[in-house]
Parts: sequence; structure tokens; C-alpha cells
Amino acid sequence: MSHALEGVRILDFTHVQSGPTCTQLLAWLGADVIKVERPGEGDPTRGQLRDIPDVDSLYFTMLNHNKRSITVDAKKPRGKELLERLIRHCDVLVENFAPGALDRMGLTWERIQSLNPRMIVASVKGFGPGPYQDCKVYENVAQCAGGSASTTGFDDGPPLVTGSQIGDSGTGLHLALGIVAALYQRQSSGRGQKVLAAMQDGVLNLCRVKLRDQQRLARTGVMEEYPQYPDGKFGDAVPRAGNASGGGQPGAILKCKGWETDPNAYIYFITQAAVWEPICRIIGKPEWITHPDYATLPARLPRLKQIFDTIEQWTQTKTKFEAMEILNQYDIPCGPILSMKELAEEPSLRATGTVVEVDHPTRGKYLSVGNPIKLSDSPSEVTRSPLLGEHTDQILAELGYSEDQIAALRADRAI
Ligand code: CAO
Repeated sequence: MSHALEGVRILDFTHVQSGPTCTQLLAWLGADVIKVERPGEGDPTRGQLRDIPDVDSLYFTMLNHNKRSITVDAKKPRGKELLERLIRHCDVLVENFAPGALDRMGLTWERIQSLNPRMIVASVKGFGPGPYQDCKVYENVAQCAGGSASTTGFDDGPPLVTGSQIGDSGTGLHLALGIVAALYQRQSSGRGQKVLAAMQDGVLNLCRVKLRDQQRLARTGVMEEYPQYPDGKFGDAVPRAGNASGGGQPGAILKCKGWETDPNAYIYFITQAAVWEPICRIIGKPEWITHPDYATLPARLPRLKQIFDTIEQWTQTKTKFEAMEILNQYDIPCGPILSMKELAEEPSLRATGTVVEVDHPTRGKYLSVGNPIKLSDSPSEVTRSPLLGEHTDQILAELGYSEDQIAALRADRAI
């Protein structure tokens, strides 16, 4: 079967997480992704958080599937020449260097355009134009600067970062969409363009509901679904809301049987208005169905703490999976708190290819997350990440390099 992006060549000048996430997605959609790495060291993540000495880390392998690797020293004249040939050969250049690094290599937008006017140049940066445009940024900085940290955590605690890599992987995902759109526009315009995804912007986009709440707060001074209501105080900025639902249906994380010893024996429980009646029956409070203090959502809002405490008395008598089974019979929206161990072992995720086992020549078998985007006519098969420079010779041959030219590149340590 063919693949959606078959024939698209990506010059992957990315490193660490944000950029590699983007190019890995494009590879899974069928693009030929040529990862350019510095000779000798490669992407710094190859050596970070290693669990096996001298073997590419899981950090690297899990972000660089389905790619080819070529080593090029972009600062050596012959390396630069090779890069320019790659620019003429490819459709998209993706990079996530610190601001200005690409220009310092001599690869300005104008230079790239003169080499290949159809080339799309896609960049992740920490910030867009503005006071912080020159800053280097890692994941947690983006979470803090994009509004996630100020709105995550409990009201009486400090701001919190989340385990979801919304700054890195989230921005990589945004960039991938921009690249696909630019490829589409190129079909009619015949021209490449610049695509920018700033991590602050990407995080803020994912925190859009909190900017919604900021404006609600400014208008009304209160948000009735937040845990601060009705007893606590609201300031002038959206407060941290603990585990309260971000939507119009109140929700909470509740203890389940075994919570005393299992840190993940919890369930997320949503008191969706449409299923209030079965909720009341299941938790043994049938009188709440018609009682004026509980029968409607507005009446329930000032009593959410007491309501969830009561529901929790019921959930504590069930394991999270037992509770799920009972609640699902009545279409009550709920979800178990699943650990990474449980997710790794979940057969249905293996069956869909969302969790895959990959074999690697020096590491052996390991688990990874496959393509979360499923296309019926473009299935993704996950293949292992490349060793450093594994495809250098192959790619040079494709570019028409002679053996003498390759020898000269080697002699110069340009590859
Ligand atoms: N050949 C020669 N030089 C190379 C090279 C190659 N193949 N690949 C990289 N380099 C050079 C760059 O040209 C740069 O040199 P100069 O500083 O002289 O211009 C140097 O390596 C370092 O690049 P960098 O500044 O991008 O890397 P860093 O480790 O110092 O910073 C990071 C890393 C992530 C903070 C920075 O790249 C950044 O802010 N990127 C944008 C935001 C981003 O994507 N962050 C997410 C990263 S994942 O958490």
C-alpha cells in the first residue's frame, strides 16, 4: 500500500525532542526523512539518559524511528557544499536550533530560496517575535511561559509542570501540520515558504480553555465549576483548579479500592448532567434525583465537594476497573488512572500499533509509542531509529557523489 507523503523528502536538521517528534510523524506518514547529524556525536539525545552503556538511548530511539542518518559537519566548506546539495534535493528543511544558528551556518532563508525556491523551511523556536525571541527553550520553560504551569496544580501549592510533553511533542505536532499545509499550498503556488511553530504559542494553544476562563473571570469574578467556589477567593488571574474538569461537566479524581498502597488506584469521574439519575442510583442516593439541592447542575455547583466525597465513598469499594465496568453500563463518563506499566501491558494498544515492540541492532527489543494518527490508506509501520551516520554512503550515492569526492569529505572530517 502507498503512503500519504510518499515522494516527499525531508532534510531533518532537528535535535532533542520537539523537531524530531515532527519529522518522525512525517516519516510515519511516508516521507523520506534524512536526519543530518554532527559527525562523532550526533543528536545529543543519543547519549542522554542512557540505560545501556554505549547504546543509543531510549530518548533518541523513541523519537527517531523510520529515519535515515547522514553525518555532516555544516561548518566545514565541503560539509556546507553537501548540505546545499541536500537542500536542492529535498522538499522541506526542518530545524529546531537556537535562534540564529541556521543563519550562522550561512543557511539564511534567502540562500535556501536561491538554492531551491520550492523548499519549505520549518522551524521550532521557543518564542515567536517579541522580547524573548532570542532565548533558548526547553520543554518546561515552554510549559511555564505558555500558561500551562500557572494553571496546573492545586490552589495551595506552587505552579506545576505536567508529564505530557506539550512544549516539545505538542509543538512538533503543530509544526508537522504546518508543513503538510505548506506542501499542499506549494502545489498551486509552486513556491516554498517559512513555517514557524513557537513553543510558547503551541502550549498556549493547548491551554486555550484557560484563556477562555480568564475572560469569564474578568467579567463575572467567579467560576462556579472551580474548587475555589463557593468558599474560596478568586484573584484576578485564572487559578489552579486541581483536578476539576476543564469543561461544563464537573469531574474529579476519586480514590478506588487499594488506593492506600497503589498510587494509581484512582478513577476520573464526570458527573455529566445527562446521566445524573443513574449516578444517584449507583452511589445509593436515589433521593438526590429529585431533591432541589441536587436535581439540577446549578444547584449542584456549590455542593461539588460534598457530592464527590459521597461518590468517592462508593468508588472506594471498587477497583478502578470494577468501577469502570459498572459506570460504563450507564454511559457515565469515567476513566481509570493508568500507570505507564499498565499502558505498556495493555493488549488493545498493542493490537492497534499505538504501543509497538521494536528491535534494534545494539539495544535489542524495546517498546515505543507508534503513530497515534491512523490513516486507513496509509498505515504506519514502525522501523528502528538509525545508527549515527548509518546511511551516509547511501545518501551520498543518491546525490551522485563519486568515490573520490566521498574520500575528500572523509579526509576533511566533513562527514
Ligand atoms: N554541524 C556543525 N555544527 C552543528 C551541527 C552540524 N551538523 N549541528 C548543530 N551544530 C551547531 C549549531 O550550528 C550551533 O552552533 P552555533 O552556536 O555556533 O551557531 C551549535 O551546534 C549548537 O546548536 P544549538 O544552539 O541549537 O544547541 P544547544 O544544545 O546549545 O541548545 C536548545 C539546545 C534545544 C536549547 C536550542 O537548540 C533551542 O532553543 N532550540 C529551539 C527551541 C527548541 O526546539 N527547544 C526544544 C528542544 S527539546 O526540549
